[in-house]
Amino acid sequence: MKPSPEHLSHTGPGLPYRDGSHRTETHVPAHADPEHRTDHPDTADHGHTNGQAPSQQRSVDLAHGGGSHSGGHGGGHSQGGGGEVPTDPHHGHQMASDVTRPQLAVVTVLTVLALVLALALPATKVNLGLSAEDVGGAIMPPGMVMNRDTSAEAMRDMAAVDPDAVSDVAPADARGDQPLQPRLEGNVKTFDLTAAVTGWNILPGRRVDAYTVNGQVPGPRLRVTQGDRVRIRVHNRLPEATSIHWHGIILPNAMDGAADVTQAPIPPGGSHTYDFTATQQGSYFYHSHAAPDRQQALGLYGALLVDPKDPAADAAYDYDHEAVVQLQEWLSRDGLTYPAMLMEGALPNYFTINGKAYPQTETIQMRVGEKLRLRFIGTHNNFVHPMHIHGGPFRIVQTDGEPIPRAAQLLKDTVNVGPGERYDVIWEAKRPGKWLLHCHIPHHTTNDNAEQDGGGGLMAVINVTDSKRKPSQSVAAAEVKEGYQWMFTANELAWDSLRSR
Ligand SMILES: [Cu+2]
Repeated sequence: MKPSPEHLSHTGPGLPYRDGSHRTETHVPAHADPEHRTDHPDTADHGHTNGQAPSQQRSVDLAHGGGSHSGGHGGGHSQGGGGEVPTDPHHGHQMASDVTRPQLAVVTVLTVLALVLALALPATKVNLGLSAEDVGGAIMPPGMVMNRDTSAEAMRDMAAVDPDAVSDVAPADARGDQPLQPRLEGNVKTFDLTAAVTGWNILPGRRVDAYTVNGQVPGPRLRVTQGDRVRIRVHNRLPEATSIHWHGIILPNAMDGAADVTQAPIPPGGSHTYDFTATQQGSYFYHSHAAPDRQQALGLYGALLVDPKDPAADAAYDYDHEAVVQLQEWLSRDGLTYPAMLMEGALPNYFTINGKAYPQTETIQMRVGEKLRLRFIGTHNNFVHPMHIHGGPFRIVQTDGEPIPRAAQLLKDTVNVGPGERYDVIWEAKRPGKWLLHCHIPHHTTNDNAEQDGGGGLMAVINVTDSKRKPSQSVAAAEVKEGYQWMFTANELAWDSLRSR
């Protein structure tokens, strides 16, 4: 038998009865414990004959808090003592008389105070106005600062991608930035883009839950020619509304893709068509403009390249190879992917060029004497990445899609690529070997702070072999050309220093 509530509520430890005596009797009203009903034929000896006397004894001790009285624990409390158990619950000891009014007042005040504090103290640290419906299922970045000002919208914005939202998993060796061929609708170059959540490997052992366009990070490379009419149908298979902005492009305002400003966001399952004429030439890109701090940071972007109407314009740069470099920062922990942000707890721990971290970045193959046009695109969200190339300087020929007059082109070996910026540079392979292209913030060339094969993250190899450019060209001619170039540079520098006086 277990103690009935009445056993435990009898009196506080050591508290005497009002008449000053300590009593060992445990009063059990007849209706409270069926085992002690007086009409039960075994009542008289029940507690002592069924072998449960010790537990009964404990319950009495509890009730009296090991009371200061001695003796009397024997047969005195045998509530089974036949006729001692009253049938009238009010017979014998009066419960109401056990506690004094001051005691009751103190307990009441303390209880109310504890309840008030239990509500008030958490309210100073967290937002008690949030319901599970507001933030249901959201998993926040470890270390993110959250206080009573943190809104449900902020939490949804920064929460991990729900792994259940992943609709497809790309092969581990899949590459992003794949050229997408347009189809012609009349004379309009038409592309179909679908945004969805895709499992994407930035390294063989590191898969992120990415917001992809056509299953890739970066999204497919769109390439048109200056003067083309372009139509892009965007289909939203994300768990949230989205929109696509055409970064740097001159177009009708309604086509600009700024969610809640120039258009209603595309709801999940919805589609939207963008239509414009590409009047400029150069390196541009597209990216989400609905919660871009979340969606672009999770991979929703891609290159938009516009070739000049006059092919001679690009040919003047005299390059043999072309590579697009799209940067991104990631936060991946414990198998969950969070949108990396430049704030507490959300800082990135992985970095990618074209959706892959070194050593999975693509190696650029060149020969001595060849020239490479690199299009740096600031598709990332947070840092200014000082992109550096080993083995000699490069010439900056375009910024943000705008050609730079020859006399104004800078020779540099490091260029700061900020979010949104583009730099087109020409780099010449002067010596054979493995020349690194990398960010010069060393943390950005690690993978979760670890280095592998000499680096990580924002790093790629330009592998230059010894054979000379264009078989018809003699070694001497190449050397002369190189010498001429350096003379030209020296002239420019001298001119610059004259002008700055
Ligand atoms: Cu960097």
